[in-house]
Amino acid sequence: MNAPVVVAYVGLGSNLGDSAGILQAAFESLGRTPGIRLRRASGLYRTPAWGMTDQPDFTNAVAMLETTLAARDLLAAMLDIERAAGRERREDGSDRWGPRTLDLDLLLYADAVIDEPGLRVPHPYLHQRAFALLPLLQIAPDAWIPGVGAARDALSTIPSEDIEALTYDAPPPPRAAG
Ligand code: PH2
Ligand code: MG
Ligand code: MG
Repeated sequence: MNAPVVVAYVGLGSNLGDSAGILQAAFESLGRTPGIRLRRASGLYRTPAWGMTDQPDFTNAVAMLETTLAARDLLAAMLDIERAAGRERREDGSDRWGPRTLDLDLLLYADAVIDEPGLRVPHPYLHQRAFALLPLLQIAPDAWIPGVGAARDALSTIPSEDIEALTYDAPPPPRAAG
């Protein structure tokens, strides 16, 4: 029997190294993972550090996935991608809030509510974090956070003016023939 296809949302963040390039590569890695299809990628956003604020700005984005992986297996695939991008974690967890090359967080897994060691869905801080809600709403304006409500209502209660959508220089126009 085929595993059911689930829509899941993953938050991407980086504030060490070439963060924009690292996030682009992470979108590609997610899409190449067996059992995952990348359905939509948000734009990239420059965001001030939230929580432990004394660190460089982050680049953040959100991916909409279709997956046949169970939440636990999706999380394991995400951790593999973090490690391949050079993410290091201290054994005592003391760098949990510090700078990182790549952080992938499972934000939503269909309408599932999961509270297990190492796996909490919806992400426990999603509704408080404009750096995750803004890119989420860009690709899923009607996103619903189980136990909280509409993502757009959550965003309306917190400041988000300090978040900047990153734009890219358009490639040069093709030269006229002749
Ligand atoms: N991630 C954190 C802590 N603070 N702040 C921003 N702006 N973006 C993040 O991705 C982020 C953060 C812990 O994972
Ligand atoms: Mg995180
Ligand atoms: Mg994380």
